[in-house]
Amino acid sequence: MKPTPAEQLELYTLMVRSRVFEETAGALVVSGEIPGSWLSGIGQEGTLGAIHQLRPDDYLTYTHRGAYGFIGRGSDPKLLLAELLGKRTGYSRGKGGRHIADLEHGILGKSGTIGGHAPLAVGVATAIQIRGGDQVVMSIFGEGTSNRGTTHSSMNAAAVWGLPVVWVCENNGYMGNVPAPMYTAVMDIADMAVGYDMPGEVVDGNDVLAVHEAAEEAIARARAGQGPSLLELKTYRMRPFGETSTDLRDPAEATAWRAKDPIRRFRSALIESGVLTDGATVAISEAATAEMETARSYARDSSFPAPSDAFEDLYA
Ligand SMILES: Cc1ncc(C[n+]2csc(CCOP(=O)(O)OP(=O)(O)O)c2C)c(N)n1
Ligand SMILES: [Mg+2]
Repeated sequence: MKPTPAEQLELYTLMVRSRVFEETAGALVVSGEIPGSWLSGIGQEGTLGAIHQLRPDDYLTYTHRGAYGFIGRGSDPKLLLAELLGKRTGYSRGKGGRHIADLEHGILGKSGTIGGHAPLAVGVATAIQIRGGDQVVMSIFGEGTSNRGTTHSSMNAAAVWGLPVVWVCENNGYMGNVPAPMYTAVMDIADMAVGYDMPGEVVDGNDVLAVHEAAEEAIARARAGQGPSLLELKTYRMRPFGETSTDLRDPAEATAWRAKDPIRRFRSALIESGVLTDGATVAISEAATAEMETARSYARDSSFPAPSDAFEDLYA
C-alpha cells in the first residue's frame, strides 16, 4: 500500500536528515575530530523505505555503512555524533566509535566484522519466537557481505526455523574498490533466496516507494509467522568506501548514478504529486541543517571519557 501523503513527507524528512547527518560526519572526519573514518551511506537512503516501517519494538541489525538505520529508528543525532567523536555522552560512552549500539531503538550494535550481525538477527528472532511475540528483525548487509559464511548459515537457520527476519541486501556493486563480478558468482543476490526456500526480490533501491512496497510485504510475512524473506536493493554509494579512502571507481559510472539520487528522485515525485512544495523542501533542509549543527556543538562540547572509565562497562 502506498504510504499516505503524511507518511511520504515523514519518509522524505528522514532521508534528508540522514543525508545531512552523513555530510556533517564526513566533514568531521576531514577536520580530524572523528578518529579513523566514517563509511558514508550517502546515495543509499532509499533503504529508509524499509527501515521506517519497523515498529518501535522491532529490531535492526546492521553493518558498517551509513547512519540511516539510526536516523530511521529515531536515534538522537547528538548522541550519535558524540559517540563518533569518542565522547562520554555518546551512545556507547565514547567506547564504541562507529560501532554504535542504541538499545532503546532496538539496534544491537553495528558489527565490526562484516556478516557478524547476521547470527545476532537469528538469535533475536529466536527469542521473539520463543516468547510468542509478533516483532520482526530487519538485518541489513552489503552484497560483499552476502558471501560470508555467517550470512549463509544465518539465512538457512532463519528459514529452517521460520524466524521473523527480513534480510535486506544493499547491493551497491562494490566491496571497497573491487567490483562485484570479481567476488560474487550471482549478480542478483536475491537469487540466493532459492537456496533457502524463501521469497527473494530484486528492488530498485534508489526508488524509496518501491523499497517501501517490497518491505511492507516482507515485514507482514515475518510478523504473521510465515518466515524470512530476502530483499535486494540495487543501489550505489555516492561517496568513496570510507571518507578517507581513495575512490578508484569509474567517474562516469558515478555521474550516471548521481542522476538517480534517491532523495532527488523522491523530491521530484513528491513535488509533482503536490505532496511537497518548494517552500516545504527548503524548510525541511534548513531544519535538518540546524539539527545537525546543534548535534555537532553538543558532541564538541562533551568531554572525553576519564582514564578511570576504562574499567567501567567491562564484561567479566
Ligand atoms: C570479516 C571481515 N572481513 C573484512 C572486513 C573489512 N571490510 C569492512 S567493510 C568491507 C566491504 C563490505 O562490502 P559490502 O558488504 O558490499 O558493503 P559496502 O561497503 O559496499 O556497503 C570489508 C571487506 C571486515 N570488517 N570483516
Ligand atoms: Mg557493496
